[in-house]
Amino acid sequence: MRVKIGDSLLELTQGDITRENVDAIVNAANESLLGGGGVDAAIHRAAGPKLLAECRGLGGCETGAAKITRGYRLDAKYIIHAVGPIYDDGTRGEPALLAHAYRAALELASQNKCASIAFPAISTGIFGYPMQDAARIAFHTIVDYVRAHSEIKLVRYVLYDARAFEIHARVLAQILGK
Ligand code: AR6
Repeated sequence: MRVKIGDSLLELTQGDITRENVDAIVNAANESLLGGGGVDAAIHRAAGPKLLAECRGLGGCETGAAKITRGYRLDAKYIIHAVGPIYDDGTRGEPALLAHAYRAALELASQNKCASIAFPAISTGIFGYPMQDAARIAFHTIVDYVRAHSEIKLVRYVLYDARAFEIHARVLAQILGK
């Protein structure tokens, strides 16, 4: 699925984000920035051990924020490590923290002259965020940002499995009124 947002493109795709050939891929990290499971483990595995060495020097990252490293063995030049919230019941500030994590990642992309960026569905795995709610927040934040920042030419949103892809495609169509 591919939609135009101003002069930019937002593409939904199914696959493994570590294989994306974009300027920056986003990692769904935790506050330690020292690795974990899910997409974080896949990215560390694919990028190689120099990534962990660089992460050790970053001093962690607060929930709702993001930090950038090199991409090492990945095709992507950079990895933007964004920390989404652990979902509790949705009344603990989770929506704002999730939106902040996406926005912080996009701001780092702009600051580092990344015209293309790929996101995973932050917080929807181990952190337990209900996928449909998380998708709404993710797409609203991305669409608002890209409309105001035409330097981001391509956002690829990479879903790991068919179910996740279908949920996200439905939510994006609703948001865009299609
Ligand atoms: N490519 C794209 N998406 C993926 C991949 C992949 N290779 N692998 C998993 N996903 P998660 P979180 C999807 O759990 O919920 C880690 O331990 C997955 O299906 O990776 O933000 C960190 O260190 C799900 O939809 O991240 C943190 O401690 C989405 O990516 C914690 O998990 C996010 O799932 C972060 O939890």
